[in-house]
Amino acid sequence: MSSTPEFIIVTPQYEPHIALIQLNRPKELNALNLQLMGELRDALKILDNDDSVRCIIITGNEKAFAAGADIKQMAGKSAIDMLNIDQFSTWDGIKKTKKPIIAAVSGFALGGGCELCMTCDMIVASETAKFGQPEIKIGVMPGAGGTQRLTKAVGKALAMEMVLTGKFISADEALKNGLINRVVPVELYLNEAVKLAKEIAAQSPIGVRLAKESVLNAFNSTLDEGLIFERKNFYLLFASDDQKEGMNAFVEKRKPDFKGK
Ligand code: DAK
Repeated sequence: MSSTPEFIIVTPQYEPHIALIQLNRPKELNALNLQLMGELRDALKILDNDDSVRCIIITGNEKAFAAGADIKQMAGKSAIDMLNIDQFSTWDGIKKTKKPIIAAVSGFALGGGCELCMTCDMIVASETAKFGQPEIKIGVMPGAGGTQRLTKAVGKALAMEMVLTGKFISADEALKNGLINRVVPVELYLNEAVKLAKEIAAQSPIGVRLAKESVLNAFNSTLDEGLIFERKNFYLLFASDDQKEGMNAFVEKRKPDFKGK
C-alpha cells in the first residue's frame, strides 16, 4: 500500500491466503465517505494482484458493517457535483475485483452499505445484522446497484417493499429470501466468514477466478450466451497446471496442491 489508509484496516494475510479489510469509521457507523471508498478500491486492487491472496473478506464491526454513504458529505451536493465526483468509477473498480470477496456483516448494512455487501460475492451475517435500502427516507433512492442486485437476489415483491418504504430486514429474513449465505451468532460471524474463505482458498485459484466470472456473467446474459461463456472458461481451465494437478490428485487418491498456474 503506498500510504497507510485512514478509514480501513488491511491485513493481507489474516490467515494464510486470506486477506481481511475492516471498514473503520466506527463513530459514524462506517458511513462510506469518498476517502474510505477510494481506500477500499485501492486496497482491493493491490490484494487482487497479490498471488499470495486467494480470498478477501470485508467486514465492519459488531454494530455496523456500514450505515450507508456519508449523508453529511452528500447533503449539499448538486447533480453536477455528483456527476463530477464520479463515484461510479470507484464502485466499478471494486466490482472488477477478480478474487472472491466475502462480506462478514454484523449490525447495520444500509444503503450503500447494503449495496457494498451485495457487490461482494457472498455474505455471512451475524444474527444482529440488519439489511436495508432506506434512501427513500432521505429523499433519494439507491444509486449503487440497490434496485438491481437486491431485486435479483430477493425478487420483486420484497425488493419493491424495501426500496419504497426503506424498511430493514433481519438476518433471518435475508437468509430466507436468498440475500445472504449464512447466519451465525454475533461472536462467530467473522470466524464463519474465515471458514468459508478457507474452503475457497483450498481450491484452484484460477478455477475460482473463472468460476466467479461465469456466475457473475449469469446476471448479464441470456441462458444460451451464459452457457457459451461458461463453456469457454471450462475449456480454458484445461490449459492450467491446476487442472492436471486436481485430476491427477483425484486419481492418485491424494489432496491436490494448487498453485494458480
Ligand atoms: N452518513 C453519515 N453519518 C452517519 C450515517 C450515514 N449514512 N449513519 C450514521 N451516521 C452517524 C450519525 O450521524 C451519528 O453521528 P453523530 O450524530 O454522533 O455525529 C453516528 O453515525 C451514530 O448514528 P446514530 O446516532 O444515528 O445511531 P443510531 O443507533 O441511533 O441509529 C441508524 C443507527 C443506522 C438507524 C441511523 O444512524 C441511520 O438511520 N443512519 C442513516 C442510514 C441511511 O439512511 N443510509 C443510507 C444513506 S444514502 C452512490 C453510491 C452509494 C450511494 C449513493 C450513490 N454512487 C456510486 C453515486 C449510497 C447512498 C446511501 O447510502
